[in-house]
Amino acid sequence: MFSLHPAILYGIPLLSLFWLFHLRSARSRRSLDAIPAVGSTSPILYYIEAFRFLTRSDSVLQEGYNKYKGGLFRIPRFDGWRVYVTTPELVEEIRKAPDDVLSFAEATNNEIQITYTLGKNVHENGYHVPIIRSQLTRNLAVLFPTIRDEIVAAFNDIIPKEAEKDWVEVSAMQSIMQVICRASNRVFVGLPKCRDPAYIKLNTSFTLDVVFGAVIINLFPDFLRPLAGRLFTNLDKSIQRGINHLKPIIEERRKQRQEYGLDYEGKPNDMLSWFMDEADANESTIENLTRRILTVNFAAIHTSSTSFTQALYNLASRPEYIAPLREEINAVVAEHGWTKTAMQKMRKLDSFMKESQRFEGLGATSMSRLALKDFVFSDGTFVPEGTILAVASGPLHHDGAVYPHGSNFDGFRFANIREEEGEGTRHQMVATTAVYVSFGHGRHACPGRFFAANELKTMMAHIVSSYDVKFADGMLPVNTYFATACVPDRKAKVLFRKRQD
Ligand code: HEM
Ligand SMILES: *[C@@H]1O[C@H](CO)[C@@H](O)[C@H](O)[C@H]1NC(C)=O
Ligand SMILES: *[C@@H]1O[C@H](CO)[C@@H](O)[C@H](O)[C@H]1NC(C)=O
Ligand SMILES: CC(=O)N[C@H]1CO[C@H](CO)[C@@H](O)[C@@H]1O
Repeated sequence: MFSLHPAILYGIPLLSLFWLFHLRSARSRRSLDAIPAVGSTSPILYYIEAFRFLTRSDSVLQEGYNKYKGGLFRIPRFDGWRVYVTTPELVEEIRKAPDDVLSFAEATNNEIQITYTLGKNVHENGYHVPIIRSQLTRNLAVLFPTIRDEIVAAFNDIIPKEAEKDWVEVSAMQSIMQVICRASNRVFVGLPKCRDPAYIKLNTSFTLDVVFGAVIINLFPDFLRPLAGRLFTNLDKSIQRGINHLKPIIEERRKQRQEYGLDYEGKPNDMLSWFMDEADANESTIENLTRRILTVNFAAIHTSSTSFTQALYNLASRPEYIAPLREEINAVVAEHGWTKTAMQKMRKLDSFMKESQRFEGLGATSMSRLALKDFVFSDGTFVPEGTILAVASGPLHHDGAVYPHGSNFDGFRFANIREEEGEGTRHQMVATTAVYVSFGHGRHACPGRFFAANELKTMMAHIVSSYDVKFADGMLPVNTYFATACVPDRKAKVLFRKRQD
């Protein structure tokens, strides 16, 4: 190890920030003239506004939405103007644009610097996406008992035994991340690795390494980024730790394949096996398989944990939902047992989870796309090549014209619609639309959402059928925003007690 003089440590990123900002914004400022800006377009105020967005993205977006509803608006970000759309029609136009015009992959790469964080191979080859979308989803019924087993075991380990008799405090966010990491990795890499505390720690911290690493790498001009990635982030170390965990497992499975053939008896039915089945020669190396497993964890753990924490906070601060949910869960389980089918029949539960995502969700925006070519919306709005566009999903999801009383939490909103309209699937949690973009919409809509919805509903059904939950003061904890990411209160404690009736 060596240490850098602080002047260099902070000086280089600051200088490059300045450099980057001037080039990028000078390039894009001219041609975005037709799109109205939130805040001032003068250079100094630009910075102030960009700073404000770091912690107040929800209100800045709401301000833009209120003023320019029906069209588009732009907001200063440190790396240039960002353009946001406000209507379902414009969302549809983003959805329909081909990948070589509005690119999901390049927007993501810009945001999290995939090449230097998750790995070059992950950016260039997305073979995990169809495996998640089809293989994982197809196997949900078969894997259901396994997933539920891990969920029940994890909650039993985390919620203290005293909860049998009395209310006990549980640190919600940390505990939930633990449960989700175990349940997801039961399906990604199997037992016993999914319960290894060091592996769990790696998976929960890896996401932060990527996110903070990307913020730092983003401060540098392109040619310094590989160096910045190595000097200023933990990523190399994290990948190496991942390799140490997975190498023996991969080697053992390779041996079985060589001796007994590709479909050897006892072959685990999990993500790692599917990856090993589908990977080409480059992707079959231990390092690249490890990067792929870490990538799936990156996509799955914090997203699901955020969503579930919000739902749990909503439940604990609104205890009137517990009885009707419990009634539905008991009735459905009595008929279908603990199965994937049962999870699909729990409409009130599905609605509650979906409403939580509508109301809060991962962030204030969704569906980021980088324009690889100039793009013209049907209303004539011109967006030049190089611009990043997104949906102002926070304000859209709260718009009273789209969702009646949109600023109120109504846990059974979607169940009631399904009851009235008498139709099955259009309003369920996993169904994306132009006004429900928590999982995105269209070609790149989250391929893991069927898995996620099943896992989160199974967790919530387990809690509701086994415990009473509440907050000591009855108050709903407050979300904070870091840029567009919505972060639930990480310190809030939920009280749990085994059901007494
Ligand atoms: C509640 C939990 C989750 C939420 C809210 C969520 C949300 C999202 C969103 C908003 C996108 C981008 C869609 C777009 O821009 O159009 C996305 C993409 C993605 N998600 Fe999820 N996600 C969740 C869980 C998961 C899980 C559990 C997995 C894996 C098992 C996963 C894997 C992915 C992948 C691989 C992509 C990229 C798709 C592509 O490259 O086309 N997600 N997710
Ligand atoms: C990983 O994959 C990339 C491209 O898919 C390949 O160039 C590289 O050699 C592989 N890396 C390792 C360490 O196996
Ligand atoms: C493996 O990676 C190398 C270097 O990145 C690339 O040239 C080659 O086409 C890749 N092979 C396959 C089968 O994708
Ligand atoms: C569940 C778990 O082990 N969480 C850990 C994940 O990693 C972060 C950061 O390293 C730790 O603070 C958590 O305790």
